[in-house]
Amino acid sequence: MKIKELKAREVLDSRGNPTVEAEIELADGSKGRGISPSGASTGEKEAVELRDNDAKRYGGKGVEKAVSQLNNEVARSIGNADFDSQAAFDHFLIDLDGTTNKERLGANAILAASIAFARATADAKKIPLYRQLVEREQYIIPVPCMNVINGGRHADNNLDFQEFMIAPHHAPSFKESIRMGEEVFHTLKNLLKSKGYFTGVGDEGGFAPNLNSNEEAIEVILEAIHQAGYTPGTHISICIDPATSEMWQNGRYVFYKSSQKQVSSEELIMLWDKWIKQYPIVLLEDGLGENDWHGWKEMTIALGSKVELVGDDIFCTNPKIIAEGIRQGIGNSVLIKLNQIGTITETLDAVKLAQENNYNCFISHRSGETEDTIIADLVVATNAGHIKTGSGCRSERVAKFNQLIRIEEELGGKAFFAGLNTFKI
Ligand code: 2PG
Ligand code: MG
Repeated sequence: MKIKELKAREVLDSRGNPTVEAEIELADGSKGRGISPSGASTGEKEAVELRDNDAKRYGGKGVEKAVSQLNNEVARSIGNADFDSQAAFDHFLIDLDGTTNKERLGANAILAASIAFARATADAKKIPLYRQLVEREQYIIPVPCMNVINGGRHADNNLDFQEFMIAPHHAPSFKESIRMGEEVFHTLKNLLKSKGYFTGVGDEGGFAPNLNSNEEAIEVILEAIHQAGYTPGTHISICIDPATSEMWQNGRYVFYKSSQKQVSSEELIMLWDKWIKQYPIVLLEDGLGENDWHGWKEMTIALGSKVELVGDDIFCTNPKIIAEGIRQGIGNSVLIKLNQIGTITETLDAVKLAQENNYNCFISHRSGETEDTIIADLVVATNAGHIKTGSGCRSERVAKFNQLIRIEEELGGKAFFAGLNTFKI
């Protein structure tokens, strides 16, 4: 895979903030493009997103430095080099950067190039991206976990918890599962309206009403599932990401948007235990914060056999941290976000490590997304079985669903829909 040209530019993400787009052309004329997403509730150990910090442009959020790293130093160093694999290309970038957290070239620059290379290679071989990522006989099409109510750092409402998702798992196919999810989404809108609530949406396209409690978010979703003609738990279950690292202050969890109440790790674990008994919850992501390893151990002992416990901020898609988490018995599932680690190769390493140790992988978008649909191909390539990529609206979210509809159609009998069994319950 001889590279002819690498080119980058500053484009926009779904929040209207600048991000990096890279394009690669190979010597045979094949082309690929990649765009980096961007998080709001980020983990402390994520690879570094390089921003200009020039207050005169985009409030300091410009990415001209990262773009220039690709257009100058990286393009020069690559020259017309020949890379025989994705790993060779990614490790070239990792070594050129030379830091442990990609702070010199910027993980946003490196990831955009990594994705562009994968697409250019797939184009050269005339195969779909998921096959370029991982070639296998049988693929699994994921259950979409649709974030229908937004709170936390993703919405200016009074919900402390960030994501309330529906997982339409009792379906014959992905296409039907999306239909069920959309029916609930539209029913939920009418229901919220009838209760006098606001139906504007948050960063991930879920509704962002002010409710009387965090519990009410789940209750109104369950009501919408019923009204849409489905049975909660049987057809559609609930997944939540309270993103509790954002609540962590001096060793306690603060309900920072509603009551200002403070609770301990034990009390939060008790709350989750109660919710799991009361509601059809199959997945709990970041039930405790990234610096609360002791609490996470306790939570895994208490809840690990009842619900999928996904580590997002605590693992940051970083194979070294995941290995330590596995050693200590933290959670039973890993959230996978490409830009937390910064290359496709390291992301696939993280997935492999997790799956080999009987952990699930939950493939994820960021709250700041773009039209880039690589995570749809990634979830199929890894047979991870479930994906979160927002609610049932906004093109940067549904673009991934649309790509999965296409992949499902293309694979036909070579793939099956994951269903409820995909969750660690
Ligand atoms: C999360 C993500 C994605 P952000 O916490 O899981 O939903 O949010 O991209 O803001 O980190
Ligand atoms: Mg999260």
